Amino acid sequence: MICPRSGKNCDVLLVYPPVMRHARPTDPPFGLMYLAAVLREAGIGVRILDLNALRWPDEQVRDYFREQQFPVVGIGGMTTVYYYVKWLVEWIRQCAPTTKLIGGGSFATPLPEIVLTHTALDAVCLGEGEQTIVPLVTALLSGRALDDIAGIAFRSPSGTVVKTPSRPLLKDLDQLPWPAYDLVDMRSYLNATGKRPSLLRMAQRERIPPEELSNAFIMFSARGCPFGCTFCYRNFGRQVRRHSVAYVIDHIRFAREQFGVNNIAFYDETFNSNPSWVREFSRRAREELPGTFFWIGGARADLLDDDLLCDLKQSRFYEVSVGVESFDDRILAEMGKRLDAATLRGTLERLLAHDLAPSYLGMLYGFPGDDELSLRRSVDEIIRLGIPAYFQFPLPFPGTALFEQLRGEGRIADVERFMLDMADCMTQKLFFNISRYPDEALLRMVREAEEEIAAAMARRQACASRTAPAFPPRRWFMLAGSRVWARIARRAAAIRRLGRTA
Ligand code: B12
Ligand code: SF4
Repeated sequence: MICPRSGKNCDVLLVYPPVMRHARPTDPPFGLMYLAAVLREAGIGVRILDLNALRWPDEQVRDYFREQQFPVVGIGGMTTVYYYVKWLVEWIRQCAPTTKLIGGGSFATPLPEIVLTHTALDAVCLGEGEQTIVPLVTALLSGRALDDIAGIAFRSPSGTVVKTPSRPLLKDLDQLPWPAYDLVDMRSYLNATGKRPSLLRMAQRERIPPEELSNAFIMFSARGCPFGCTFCYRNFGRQVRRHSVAYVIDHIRFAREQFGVNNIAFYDETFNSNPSWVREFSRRAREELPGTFFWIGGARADLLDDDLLCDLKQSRFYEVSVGVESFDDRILAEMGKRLDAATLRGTLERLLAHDLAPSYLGMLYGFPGDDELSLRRSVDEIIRLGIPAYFQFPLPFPGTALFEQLRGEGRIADVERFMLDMADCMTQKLFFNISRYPDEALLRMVREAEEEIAAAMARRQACASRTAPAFPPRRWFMLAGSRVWARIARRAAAIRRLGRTA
């Protein structure tokens, strides 16, 4: 297959399935973009078919693979796209029986036996893919056996699933090339990410017109998380590996020049696992990246003291999201969060004081230990802090401790069915009740909690708009009519619908 752009042979097609088909695509397929960059460095021709950005109807996808054939097709994604991967690889197998089909990402890594038994995939990569993809593709292209390739599982000629020894994680993340931005439609992603109210507030204070702010450009500074929350799947394990500060600064410089962006969103699992790294980054960003704004998508609450927040603020960080989940100590312990409610409360108060607080809090309700009291504690604290919040139900994703527990108890008997049922689901839609309450009661409790919070926020907002001067506007005034409110309303409606059908 010749690539129309480069005119070179295209040995590998990497496919990203559509995610959240009901919404606009906002997140580029970074996993595949890193893999493509590594393959290119090794001289292997590669393209990305980003069906998430393209949103082709199924018939168009079928036609594409009927007309074009590739020696190797690799597909990646979350468990929520497993249904799509299964459909697609069956179709490709029919159209192109000799194409080698490989998978990777969080749909494939936790349960390779299930995936290889129930789909037409030839092999899957387990975990981090950059060191595995080149030897794997090279072996497939030359027809060599896969036994000596570490970090994969494959179906042997006799049909059994073979798992090879695991591959050590990449030691030095700075060896990674920039993701292959040129192989996806970055403009469409950038048009979709938007600007958070917290950024607009900061810009207003600094008298920067909103049109001078770019939408958020997503980036990673580290891989791995040392903590072990039972509901969370750590696709890069528990050992944290960080890029050097210099690498991240260079990467941002590149993004600024290439895409004209000045608003960086860090999507790391825990951006602040090493506070001295954060300090160093913050200092250098202040000096070397003037006019750039930063948002931290995931931070640990126990590693954010006042000094650090002052530092971040000075370097134009405009929002720090922390994982909250619950304000009940018993439930925080049950989910393995290794944080208590007082720490969370204290950090959120500090974040509010520095105007760095998250636009909304993500809460989980419905663990076996959850009861009326734990919900009341969470609702009261959310209202007291005055930060909007939404609730999700804990969902046992494959690879999590919660999944293993429920599987062990026999509550997830047909694992493949369970994965198929996750089709394109947000956790609100796939409602897997592990709580002590019947479905209807649990749904009602969460609906009422969200309504109570929304009513309290609306009262606050009305009060703020009566008293707020035109400039600078108060927090709730800024949030009025914002995307955050629209999102909360949509979530509440989804839960109400669930309540009616449960
Ligand atoms: C951005 C993101 C999203 C984006 C979508 C991502 C996208 N590109 O479209 C949004 C915000 C929409 C999202 C939504 C959800 N997400 Co999300 N998300 C992430 C996040 C933060 C980053 C993903 C990423 O780009 N990682 C960086 C790249 C480099 O890593 P990677 O994708 O894993 O790729 C590497 C390997 O896996 C492997 N690999 C990947 N693909 C392939 C393919 C081949 C062929 C090979 C060989 C190797 C390979 O090599 C890559 C390089 O090392 C991760 C957490 C994280 N830090 O990774 C969670 C994560 C992927 N999300 C998760 C979850 C649970 C969800 C939701 C269900 C949450 C919810 N609230 O409902 C929804 C699902 C919505 C839906 N209907 O599908 C889980 C996945 C669990 C699972 N078992 O699938 C994760 C791991 C978070 C967590 N810790 O629990 N998410
Ligand atoms: S929820 Fe956050 S802190 Fe907990 S294991 Fe996942 S990434 Fe780490």
